[in-house]
Amino acid sequence: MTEINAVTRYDLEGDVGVITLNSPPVNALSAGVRDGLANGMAAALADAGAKAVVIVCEGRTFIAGADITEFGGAQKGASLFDVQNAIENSPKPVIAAIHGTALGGGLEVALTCHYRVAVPSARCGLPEVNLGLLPGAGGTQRLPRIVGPEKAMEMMTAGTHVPAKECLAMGLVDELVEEGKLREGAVAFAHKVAAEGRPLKKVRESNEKVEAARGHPEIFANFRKANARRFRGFLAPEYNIQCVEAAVNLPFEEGLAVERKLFGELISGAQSAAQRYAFFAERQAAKIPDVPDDTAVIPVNKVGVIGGGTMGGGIAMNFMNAGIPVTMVEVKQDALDRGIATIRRNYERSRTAVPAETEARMGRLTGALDLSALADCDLVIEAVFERMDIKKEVFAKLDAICKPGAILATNTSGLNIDEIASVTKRPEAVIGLHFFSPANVMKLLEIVRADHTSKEVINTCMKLARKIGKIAVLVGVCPGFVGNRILGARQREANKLIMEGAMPWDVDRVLYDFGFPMGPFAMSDLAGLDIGWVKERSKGETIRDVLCEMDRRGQKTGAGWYDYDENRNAKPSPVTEKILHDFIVRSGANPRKISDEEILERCIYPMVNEGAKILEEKKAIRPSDIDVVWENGYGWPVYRGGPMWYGDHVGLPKVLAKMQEFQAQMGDAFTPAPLLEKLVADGKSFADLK
Ligand code: T1G
Repeated sequence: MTEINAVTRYDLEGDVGVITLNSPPVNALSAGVRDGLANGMAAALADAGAKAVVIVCEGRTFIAGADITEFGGAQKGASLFDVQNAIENSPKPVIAAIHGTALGGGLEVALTCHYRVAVPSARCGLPEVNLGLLPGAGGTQRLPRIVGPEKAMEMMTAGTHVPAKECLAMGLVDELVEEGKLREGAVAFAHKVAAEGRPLKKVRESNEKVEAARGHPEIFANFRKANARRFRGFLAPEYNIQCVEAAVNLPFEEGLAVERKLFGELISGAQSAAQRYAFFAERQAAKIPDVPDDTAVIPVNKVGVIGGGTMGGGIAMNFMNAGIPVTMVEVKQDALDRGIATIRRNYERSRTAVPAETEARMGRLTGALDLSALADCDLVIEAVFERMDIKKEVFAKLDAICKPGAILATNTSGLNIDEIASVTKRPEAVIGLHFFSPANVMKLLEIVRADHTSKEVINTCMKLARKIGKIAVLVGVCPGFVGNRILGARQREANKLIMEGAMPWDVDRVLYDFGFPMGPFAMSDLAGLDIGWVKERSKGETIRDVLCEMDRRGQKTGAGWYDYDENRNAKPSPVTEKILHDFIVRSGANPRKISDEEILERCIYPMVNEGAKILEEKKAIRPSDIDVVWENGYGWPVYRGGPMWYGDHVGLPKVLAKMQEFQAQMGDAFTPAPLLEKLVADGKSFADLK
C-alpha cells in the first residue's frame, strides 16, 4: 500500500493496481482528489506488476462531482483535464468502480476510463444543470456518444440520477458486480480485461450514435419545444442542448471547445451563482445551531393524522411512502371513506404507480372515527379546520389520549402554536409541521418551533422530514410563520397596485416574467375567489366581493379576475377592468399608469424587508432559510436565489432607498426594517449574517 496523499492510496492487488480515494463527505474532485488521481495513475503506470488499473472510492459514494466549494477560487492542484487525459491515454486499461452516485465531474472521470463497473444500487448522472451549469469536463461530448443525443439531453437537462441497471442497458456501465463486493468485483473485471487483451475503449472515439443524428436537427427542435415550459427562464438547459448539438455536428475536440466556452459563460453568470447558493442553503437549513446533530431522536414507527381531507390525505401519503404505518381519523364514515379513496386514486394516478406497491402502501393505512385510535402513535399530526377553538379542543383531547413521549404536531399554516400548546400538559411535545398542498408532492416542510418545544422533538422532526423526502426549514411562531408572512407582504402590494390603476394581468405578467410559475391573481382564480367568502355577508365592499357576487369566482365559473375560454385559457377581462375603474373612482382616487418596474419593486422589496423583520425577531435562523422556504414552497425562481439573496444581488442600498421612497409616497407599509437600515449603514448584506 502506498499513501499517495491524504485522500488517496495505491495498492497492487494481484496484477491490478487499485487507486482508492477517500475524501468525505462525497469524494468531490477537490485539489487533493485531483492530485491523488494524477499521482495514483502515475504510480499505477510505473508499477510493472499492474496490468490494469481500478479507480474506487471509500465512504458513501464514488466521486459526486467537482468540488463546488472550490468554484470561483484560485485553481490549485492538478487540472481535471490532465487527470482525464492521463486516464484515457493510459496504455493499461483503467476501470471505474462505481457505488453511491457517480455525478458530474465524477461521471466525467469515469467516462474517460476504458470500462465502468457498478453495484446495482449505484446511480449515474450529469446534474450540473441543477447548479445552473453544464458538464464542463467532456461530459457533454462523451455522454451522447454512449447513450445517444436524445437520452443525453434528457439526462443533462433533468439532472437525473440514473440507476445502475438502466446505465448497463444504455452501455454507460459495462458490468454490474455484486452489491457490497465492489472492490473485488472490479479487480476481477480488470484482471479479465487485461488477461483477455480487450481493447482500450475511448468514448471519444465511438462516434456511431452522434453521426447517426447528424442531419436531423429536428431532434433538437422537438426537444426544445417539448420542454420549453420546464426550461422557462433558465439559461443552463439551452446551453446543455447546444453542447449536445456540437457533439453531433462537430469533431470531438471542437465540441469540447464549445463546451468550455459555454461552461465559462454559465459559471461566471448570476443564475449559476444563485443556484449554487441554493444548493448549499438547502443543506444549511438542516443544521440547527442549538440542536446538535446527535441530540436524541424519538423513534417514529406509527403516525396518526387527524383529518382525511386534501391536506390530511397528502400528509398521510408521505409516511406511507416511507414505510411508516398511518392511522387517519375522521369524524364521519363517509368523510373517512372519501379520504381513503382519494389517497388510493392519487397512487393509481401517479406516473410511477405499480399496483403491488400501491397495495403495499395502502396496507399501511388504517382509518378510524375516534381519536382514541391514536393512543399508541409516536407522532400525531392534526390537519383539521383552521380555527383556534377547534385546534385547542383537539389538542386537549390528544393530551389525554396519547402515550407519554408522543409528539403532538399541528399542520396550521399560521395560527399561534404556543396558544395551542397551552391547552396541553406537555407543551415540550408540541410542534408545528406545516406541509404545503399537495402535501405528498411539495418538497417544503416548515417546522415551527414553539416556546417550549424540546430539542429532541425538533431533531426528531428534522430527521423525519429527510426520511419522507422533505426539505425542512425550522421557523419560529409568528403570524404566517415565514412563508405566508412574506406572501402577505407581496399580496398586500399586489392588491394595492390594482387599486391604483395597474391591471391584475399586468401584475401577474411582471411576476410571471420574473420567473414565478403564476401571478397572484391567476393563482386566486385557480384556487377560487370564494375561499372564505360568505354570500350572505357580502356587501360589495371589496373587488373580490363584487366579483363573487357576479358569480365570477374564478376558473371554475369561467370568469374571475380573468375571462376563461372553454379550455380554461385566461384572457384579460373588460368586465374586471370596468369594476376596478369604478372602484378606484368611487374611492376618490384617479387610476394612474404604473410601470412594470414599479410593480416589480413594490411586490418584491417588501418581501425582502419582511424577511429582514423575521430575522430581527429570530423567527428564522439565517437569511438562506427564508430563501429555501420561498424556492421550495412558493415558486420563487431558483435562478434568482430567493428573496434575501435577490435583495443582496440587487444591492441592499437600492432596496432601502426604494422602500424609503415608497414610504414617503404611500405610508408605513413600507417602513424599512431596522436590520435593513443597519446592514446598509454598515455596508453589509444578508450574506454577512451567518
Ligand atoms: N462539492 C462539494 N461539496 C459537496 C458536493 C460537491 N459536489 N456534493 C455534496 N457536497 C457536500 C454537501 O454540501 C454536504 O455537506 C455533504 O456533501 C453531503 O451532501 C466539471 C462543474 C452527492 C447526491 O451536482 O447531489 O461536477 O452540509 O447532504 O443527501 O462538470 O450531495 O454535510 O457540510 O447532499 O446524501 C456536480 C451534488 C457538481 C452533485 C449526496 N455534482 N451533490 O446527497 O448528502 S458540478 C453535483 C448531490 C461538476 C463538472 C461540474 C448530493 C449527493 P455538509 P448531501 P446526500
